[in-house]
Amino acid sequence: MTLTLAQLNAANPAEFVALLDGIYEHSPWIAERAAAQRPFKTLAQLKVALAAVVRKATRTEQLGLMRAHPELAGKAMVAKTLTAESSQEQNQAGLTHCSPAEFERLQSLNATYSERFGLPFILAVRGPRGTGLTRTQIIETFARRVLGSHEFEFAESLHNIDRIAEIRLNDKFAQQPLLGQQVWDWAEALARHSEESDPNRLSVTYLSEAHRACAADLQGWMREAGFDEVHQDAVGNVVGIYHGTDPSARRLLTGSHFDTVRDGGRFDGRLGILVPLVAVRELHRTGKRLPFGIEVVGFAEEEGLRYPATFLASSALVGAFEPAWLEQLDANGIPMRAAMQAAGLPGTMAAIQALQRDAARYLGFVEVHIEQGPVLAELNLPLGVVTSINGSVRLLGEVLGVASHAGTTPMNRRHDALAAAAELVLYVEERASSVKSVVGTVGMLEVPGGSVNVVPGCCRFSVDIRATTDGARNTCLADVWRQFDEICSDRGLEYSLDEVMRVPAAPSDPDWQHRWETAVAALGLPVHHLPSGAGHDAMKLHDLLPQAMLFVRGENAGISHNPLESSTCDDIDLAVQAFQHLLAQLATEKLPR
Ligand code: HGY
Ligand code: MN
Ligand code: MN
Repeated sequence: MTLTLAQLNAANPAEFVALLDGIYEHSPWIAERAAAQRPFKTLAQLKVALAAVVRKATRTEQLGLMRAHPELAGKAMVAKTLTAESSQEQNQAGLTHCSPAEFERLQSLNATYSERFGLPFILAVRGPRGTGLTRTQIIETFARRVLGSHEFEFAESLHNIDRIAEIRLNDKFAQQPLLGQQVWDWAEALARHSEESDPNRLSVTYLSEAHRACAADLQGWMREAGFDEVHQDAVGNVVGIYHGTDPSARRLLTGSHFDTVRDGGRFDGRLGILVPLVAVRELHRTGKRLPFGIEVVGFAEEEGLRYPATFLASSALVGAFEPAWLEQLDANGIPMRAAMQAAGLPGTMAAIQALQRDAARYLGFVEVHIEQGPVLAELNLPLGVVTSINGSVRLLGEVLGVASHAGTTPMNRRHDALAAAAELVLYVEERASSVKSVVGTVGMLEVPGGSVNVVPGCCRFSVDIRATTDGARNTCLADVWRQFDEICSDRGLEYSLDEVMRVPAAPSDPDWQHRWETAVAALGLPVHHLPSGAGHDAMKLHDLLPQAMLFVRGENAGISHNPLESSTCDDIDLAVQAFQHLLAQLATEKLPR
């Protein structure tokens, strides 16, 4: 019998608890405490309320909840004393059909985990897609998490308990996050294209073969979804246009990037293309046209991996593409112009300048993204509304010392380029840590042609400084410059430090931020506001159009720029629903012609 919110809201407290029996293992107290928060207007609201009860519980209650969970392929499974739900889940995950080696591995992991944490290892074996992890994925996750910190494991166990409850609730309500699963499957398909030989590593840099394959996939899916116009533009952006009732009506601009960092995640950027894509598909499938057009852009380059110029793709749309960028060389000495022409793009400023958008043709720019770190995971919230995107500045530096024999050069006679850079690395960390709203990173550090037995004569590095305000960013930058000058003069070393990118902080447009707030609230979710520590194409579009962003919770404590980056189909589905709500709400407004 399919459960409904009406039933839950109308039930008396005892019936309410009974209707939710089995959602949490042997722990009716959670439903008992959530009952008082009725009525629930959405399933998402009920899930968040139940998770909040768990977080507000005492540590003893939380530990009791964890201990109520069975081990994976453990004694309870062997003795067939699992709850019906756990038995079905472990069965579906194939844990009842382990090979002897797998079974052995799981017993040893269970023993190690129990010894380290005094708890059973808890994992939602139905996984982020909701349809089941493989035994290999389960064992890999187990082997990774058994090494984690106690603090991380405590939070991760509670998060997995929430996820198990979420999936069980979906089953009771016969509700599956189908649009979220479609986005998930598209992201999986895109992740097949990578420049790495290892199939588990995802690297897609500007105009590489993998990049071009992604562009082809995105164009194909846009055509299948019913976009009226689909093309790739002169910098490689994939552009899909779904007209409004009047094709000349202004458009909502949206999208994000499909290039990645090296060994990156499969949702960074891509989520912001695929969420609007599936929303347009739903409009087309139901034969709906809105009083405005929707233009979805897959930006071809945002991370700045192959060439120093970052945001080059969204820069083209706002008329900020710099001619000098065409001469930039990649690590193989290939100029950007040549890379463009090899990919069949014109590689001319005339063609690129023609991409500049006319603000009068658009209503604004919105972007959905996953890169928000651990905030939403810690708050147990699926979505967050962005208030501002941090401003950032990037530098590439080089220290020149004297390469000399590691054995014969006395310590007080060295000109060690790497030691100087190392001092700077620690200074950047210390200075950025001293101001809450500032972050500083040296992400690249290399001794070109270095050897074990040679004092480094040259060291190259990068510096990335960000802050919620340009003022805080600039004072940190000035301090880093000053300190670096002091380090190098004390050591008698030459240096160069070139700024390669500077993007101002981009506060969200109040009206568009409010549209996201209204959309999130309509889903029955608390509206949490947060700044973006990561940079996004929205900060370039900010120069042309009013913009605001929506963040989606990430799995694995919200990690990004890492293959562990992930999200659940339920959270992605909520992002699609929020986007659809924003469209529907915009359609009711009196829009400029
Ligand atoms: O670095 C950033 O913030 C983004 O991922 N490009
Ligand atoms: Mn990124
Ligand atoms: Mn990104």
